[in-house]
Amino acid sequence: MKIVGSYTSPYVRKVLACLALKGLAYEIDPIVPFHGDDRFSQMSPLRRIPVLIDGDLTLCDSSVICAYLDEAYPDRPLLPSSPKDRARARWYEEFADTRMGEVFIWGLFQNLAIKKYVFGEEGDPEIVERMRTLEAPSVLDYLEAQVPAEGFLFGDIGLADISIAVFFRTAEFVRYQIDATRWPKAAAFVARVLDHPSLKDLRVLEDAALRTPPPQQRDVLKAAGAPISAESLGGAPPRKGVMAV
Ligand SMILES: N[C@@H](CCC(=O)N[C@@H](CS)C(=O)NCC(=O)O)C(=O)O
Repeated sequence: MKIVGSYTSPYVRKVLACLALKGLAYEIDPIVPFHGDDRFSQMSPLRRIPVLIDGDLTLCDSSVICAYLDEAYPDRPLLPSSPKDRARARWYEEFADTRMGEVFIWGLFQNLAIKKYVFGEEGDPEIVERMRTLEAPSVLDYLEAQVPAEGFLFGDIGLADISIAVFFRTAEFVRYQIDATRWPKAAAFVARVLDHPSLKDLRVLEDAALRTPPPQQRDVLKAAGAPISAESLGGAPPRKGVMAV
């Protein structure tokens, strides 16, 4: 199996953690999507990561990929067993992918990191301020009311827990930390999920990806123990994304 996508992406992290929970081996082509070449455009029509290649199957979108993994490799399910809990778990994944993506990726990470380091542009300080003072707090108010004081959302750790926590790891890259005095349950829950081996073992690779310019990343990540694929779809001059957000 091969994953295309950078260790800094929460959506890639979600898939890698699910692969780890299931004990599935993979190779990774850790590209930043904006540097993807024409073969990447063919594989991922929205020019987004992650992409999964499993034999003759190529899939885009982390939710589609995780649903496929759970059906094709049913040992160690990612979802709880009852229909109601499964539906709730899927909702948390959807909330994370859309609302948390909007706040932490398109709001904060995009304006504080991508614009500057990929495109050499200034981020928008007004958007950053609104995300920090209004939008992230509204996400955390919701999570504080949803997450358990101990353990995970549906017993053992699964897709719902991972989908939420992965965004706070990328938020850390731009120095966003949950205020544990204001949202104690959410802060403890996210720390607990990120401390699970399926996510904790990725940290060293995420840190290496973050501090290394894209042209050197494959070598640096390989030296740090990442299962780097032989071929890459990266290395092209940066192109703006296909989607507006
Ligand atoms: N719904 C998609 C979102 C994936 C996504 O937006 N990935 C970002 C990286 S964190 C990306 O590829 N951005 C490039 C772009 O939008 O042009 C998923 O769940 O996989």
